[in-house]
Amino acid sequence: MKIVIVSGFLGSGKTTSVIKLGKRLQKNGLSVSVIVNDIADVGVDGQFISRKGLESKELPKGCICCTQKYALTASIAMVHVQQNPDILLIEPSGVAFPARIKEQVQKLDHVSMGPVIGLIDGSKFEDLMQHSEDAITKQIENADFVLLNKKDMLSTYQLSEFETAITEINPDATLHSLSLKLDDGSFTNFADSLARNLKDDSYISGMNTAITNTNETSDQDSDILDPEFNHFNVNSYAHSYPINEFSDQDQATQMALDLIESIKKSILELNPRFMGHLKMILQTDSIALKVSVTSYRDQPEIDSLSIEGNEDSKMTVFAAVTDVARDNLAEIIQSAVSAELPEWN
Ligand SMILES: Nc1nc2c(ncn2[C@@H]2O[C@H](COP(=O)(O)OP(=O)(O)OP(=O)(O)O)[C@@H](O)[C@H]2O)c(=O)[nH]1
Ligand SMILES: [Mg+2]
Repeated sequence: MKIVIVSGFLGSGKTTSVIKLGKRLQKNGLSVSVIVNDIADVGVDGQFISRKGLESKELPKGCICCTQKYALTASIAMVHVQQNPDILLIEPSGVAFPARIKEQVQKLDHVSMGPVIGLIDGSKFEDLMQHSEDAITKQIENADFVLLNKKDMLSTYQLSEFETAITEINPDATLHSLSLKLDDGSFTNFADSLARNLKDDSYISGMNTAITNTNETSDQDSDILDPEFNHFNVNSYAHSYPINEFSDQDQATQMALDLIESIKKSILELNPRFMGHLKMILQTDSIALKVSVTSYRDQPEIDSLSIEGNEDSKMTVFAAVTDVARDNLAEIIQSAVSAELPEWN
């Protein structure tokens, strides 16, 4: 079983990549499982990935590079015993440093380490460098492949400026600029070439020294073992709510959009330049959808999901953003839900 880490700041496109990459690896004859980590108490992405047809295990309640590192090793061992896929894709939380995860993986038997893929959200690159330069730099340094994503939101000038900055930070990584949304074939080509490399182990020689030198990373990164330490100053809150059936898809979609807009508006009042991820997944017997906002600039994105039937009707609302206290996030989400869904008053 070989492990591929798909990392990157909140909302950069990790889950979108994991789904596309997982399916592409399967097309190339590799069996795939997924472990997905969220810092809040309840996860969203595990449900989403499973609904998109990949075997997935969710690890919420903290970051797998520090507070949840033992839960990670236990989960990897369980996937190995129960499924033993060719490839295990790991999506860490958006605040994780992949070098720490790689260190844990290297202590395990029967598991080998594949490449680290680091997503950078081009639409937030400047804001993030201003806000958390050290942490973003470390995420880039920790990657073997950097995917500069959301190219559809960038001018040609910005694209070339960001490519230069990323290459300066990590000249050893292979950089691909692409848009997971436009799907122009760049990601498929990347995934197919990765599948070939994973089959013949050729990526190993290209592994980045910032990752392979574990002693160096231990010394440099020992601070992030402290659960209170938070390089991006991100706090999070998530909660699941049982819900009643909606009259139709339009009514559910409108409610979900209104809810996310209302949460976004309240967060903007506390931090007009917030970055992170507000997301919700809503599922009933006849409706399933996900809504997402990743920064103060974003309009909500809606994704319809396959309906599986016989589901508990529920909605999970998740917020992880910069520079807003957890209590504020909890209050904002609870009052927005009460306003949109009167049964929660
Ligand atoms: N415009 C645009 N949006 C994108 C692109 N790729 C992903 N997105 C959107 O960005 C949002 C976040 O994507 P996710 O894949 O959920 O990001 P993530 O990194 O898994 O987020 P967290 O797990 O919460 O940290 C979703 O609404 C995606 O549809 C892209 O290339 N362009
Ligand atoms: Mg995700």
